[in-house]
Amino acid sequence: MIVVQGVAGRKVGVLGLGRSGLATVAALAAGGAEVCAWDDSAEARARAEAEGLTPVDPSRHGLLESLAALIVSPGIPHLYPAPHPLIAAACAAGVPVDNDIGLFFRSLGRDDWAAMEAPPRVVAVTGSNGKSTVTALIAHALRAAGRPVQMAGNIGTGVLSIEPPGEGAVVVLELSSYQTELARALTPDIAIFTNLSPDHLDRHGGIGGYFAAKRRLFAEGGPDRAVIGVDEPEGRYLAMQLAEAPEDMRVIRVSSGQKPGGRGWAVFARKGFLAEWRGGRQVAAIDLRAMPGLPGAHNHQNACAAYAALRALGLGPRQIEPGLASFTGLPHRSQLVAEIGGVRFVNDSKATNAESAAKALQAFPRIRWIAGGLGKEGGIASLVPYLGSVAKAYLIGHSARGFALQLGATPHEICETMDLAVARAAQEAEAGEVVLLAPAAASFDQYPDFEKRGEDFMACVAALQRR
Ligand code: UMA
Repeated sequence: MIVVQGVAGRKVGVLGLGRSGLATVAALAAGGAEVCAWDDSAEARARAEAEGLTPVDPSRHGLLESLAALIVSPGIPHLYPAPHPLIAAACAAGVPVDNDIGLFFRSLGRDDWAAMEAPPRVVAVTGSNGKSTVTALIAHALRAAGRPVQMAGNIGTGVLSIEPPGEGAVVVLELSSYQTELARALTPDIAIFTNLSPDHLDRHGGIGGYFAAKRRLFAEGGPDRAVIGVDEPEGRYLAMQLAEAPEDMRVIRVSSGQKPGGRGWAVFARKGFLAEWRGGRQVAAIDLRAMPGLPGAHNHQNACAAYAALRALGLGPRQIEPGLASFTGLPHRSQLVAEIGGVRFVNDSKATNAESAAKALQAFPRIRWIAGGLGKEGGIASLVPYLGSVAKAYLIGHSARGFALQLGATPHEICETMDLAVARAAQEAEAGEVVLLAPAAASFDQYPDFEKRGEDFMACVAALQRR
């Protein structure tokens, strides 16, 4: 655990007792704080009580005014669409509001780091798509190269629950826009911006607020090295703003499909090859085409971002390559589940919006596409240019009929449920084709989350294998 510094003897409120909240309470208590922890859900409070906590509502008995700070969980709105009443009251009372990420960056460094030859370093990854894969890939490649590494943040582990890192260790954090928008300290050594596409717009008052939330990771602390995906205007703008000159090596530009312009440091993927350029000449290349955990152009972009961060950490190209090659991917993200009679079954349940589904549709030449769920604004209209690879779509969930109307001449069938969709796709698929779950929709109409939806897909495929 990272013990929170500077809170001994002070009263600190914690709102939200999920994964990040519970880790925060423990780390604050270890730092000597008097913690007032609360959750609006009775179920969550009961879980906290089972762990020995006594929830106290900071909005009662005039407690709020006595707080040194209020620490809130990322899932709780702090500004848009409307601030949680307790956060609004804290703002009105002048009580600083922070989150576990802010506490982490303020508490990580220790006196003994000064005596270390290689003090710990923090890599923070943000962006709309690919950040979990980039985070996991960096951690995997470091482990493969024999470096001590821990991974935390949006990827699933509260940042304050990691062990204090030692000599030569690297901490890789996945940070969401919810987390970067609120954190009062953001000082990674290396920061990565993967890409930008609209998401969580209600929480940020639109795309400008969403980009601004992510931009804080680069603007607040000023990382030593910034790895920036420049395939969208926002990335190009951010890279331009951070670099002092065209040859400023503190910025590494990453692209998929083309070589970024300029004389700086660039890593890009083209036709399945990763290339690194510095000062106008190529310094390394890696063949990504046969790497099983990194199929498709979007994963090649992820590989470039991870490679750039690993280079910034001092690893050589030949040290990085085996780590990329042995990466098996993350569950529910381009996950190869099985191959039955020459048909591959791929679980990309994490493709909860049209942008990420577009990337999955471009990763394979001939697809039996399982899609649908709780559709997002615009449905799958933006996917029309990518339907050439789709032999047939098998539609499930709430959006099935709406998606069918947007598919035009692409063959499709309304299946409603996952088991039927998998059975029909498997029945009709020919050797060499891929049965791909890439829903382009949220899961909440039929499942508690995208993980459960992916698990259901895998269970249906496993049932086919048993036949
Ligand atoms: N709560 C309230 N009042 C409210 C709303 C929520 O009390 O008005 C309580 C809930 O009852 C619940 C707690 O807050 O007990 C939940 O907090 P949370 O939603 O922030 O969830 P955590 O379990 O703390 O998980 C968070 C991240 N969740 C979100 O950002 C929504 C996890 O990211 C992260 O892995 C975890 O911290 C550890 O760092 C998940 C996520 O969905 C994967 N992220 C979003 C995404 O990837 O799109 C951003």
